Amino acid sequence: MSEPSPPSDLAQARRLDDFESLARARMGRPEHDYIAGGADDELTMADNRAALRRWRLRPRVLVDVKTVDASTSFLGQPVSLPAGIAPMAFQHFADADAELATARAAAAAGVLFCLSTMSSRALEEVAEAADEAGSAPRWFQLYVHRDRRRSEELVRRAAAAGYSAIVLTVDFPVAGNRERDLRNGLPYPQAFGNFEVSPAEVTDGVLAAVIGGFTDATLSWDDIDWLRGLSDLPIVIKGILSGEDAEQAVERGVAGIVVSNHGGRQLDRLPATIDVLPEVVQAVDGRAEVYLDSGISRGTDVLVALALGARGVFVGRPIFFALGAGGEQGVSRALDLLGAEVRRDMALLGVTDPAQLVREHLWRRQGPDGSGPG
Ligand code: FNR
Ligand code: LAC
Repeated sequence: MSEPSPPSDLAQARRLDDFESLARARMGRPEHDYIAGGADDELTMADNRAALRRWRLRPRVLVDVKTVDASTSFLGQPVSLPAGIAPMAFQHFADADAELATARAAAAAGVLFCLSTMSSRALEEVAEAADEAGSAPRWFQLYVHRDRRRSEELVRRAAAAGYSAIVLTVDFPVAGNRERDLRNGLPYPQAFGNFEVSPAEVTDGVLAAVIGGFTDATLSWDDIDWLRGLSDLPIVIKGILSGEDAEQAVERGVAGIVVSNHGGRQLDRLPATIDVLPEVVQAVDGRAEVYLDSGISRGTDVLVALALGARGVFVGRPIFFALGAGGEQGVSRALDLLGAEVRRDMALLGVTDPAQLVREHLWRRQGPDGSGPG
């Protein structure tokens, strides 16, 4: 690769979607494509955004919106925005400080940060960096290793380092088919921050195959009890897409559910998450907190998800690209932009607190061709 280019002019970024081109200029194609891409024909990836954008809002006027406060709580812990940072692997692809930079920006902004099992930096180091920068809750995302002892150790370390929930990702029993990575021959990185001995059992495949090569495909509902026994931390299950699975999760005592299709990176042709959210919210019926990710890039996306019953959302790729565009400052800029959008949109919609968002704030949904109620 050529010399790293100087930090992009972050002031050019006016919305979350502006960071990708800024990051692209500072990143190789294989790394960019790993972040940007999805599985197979990337149908689900496109649907996530398209479905969110079909919703229209129904404002109430003459409400005093002089003071709008977008803060809320995730599993009882205060956060400044109803939007957190999704767990994403290998952030050294975007910036040398990797997760240290992202976690610092999140903590300084009071935004929840979720660290991936496959982080480039060790979970303890990330915790320390975050604590120096500010205060916000952090969660640890778990991929269960075939050698369970390795996962048990990770959970204990996460609890000791102040992570306040374990996010069990359940949509990665095997790797999705990422054809961009295959085409680019994206090699597996040697940067497993959380493991002294590489967790990878396959070391000559492309990246997703390497990860799929160590996750435990036997993982099943009964293992939730195993996980619960490892620490006192609440469990959040990420990757639920049906009312039936949401019901199972609640029966197993989970505290939260993330309605997610992994940003369209695992099984293609899964439905858009916003289309599944109502079914999950109905099944959960207030017994756990429901979150959503996949396709969020606008303040209005956040409001639509909350009006449909989500406690909050998580943002993935736009944050990775903001990190690529300008490291910690890039992520801070992205969080500022998103926060400003959420607050402005709340005021324009006539709400002053995220808890006020209800189904009546949504106008009928447009059909895929732009016509008719959905
Ligand atoms: C991810 N995602 C992910 N999820 C997870 O549970 N553990 C992980 O290590 C990763 N790694 C990862 C890397 C990259 C580059 C991306 C883009 C995504 C999925 C992530 O948490 C989230 O579900 C999606 O990114 C949400 O979709 P958007 O916001 O990217 O559209
Ligand atoms: C990915 C994995 C690491 O989506 O979750 O690339």
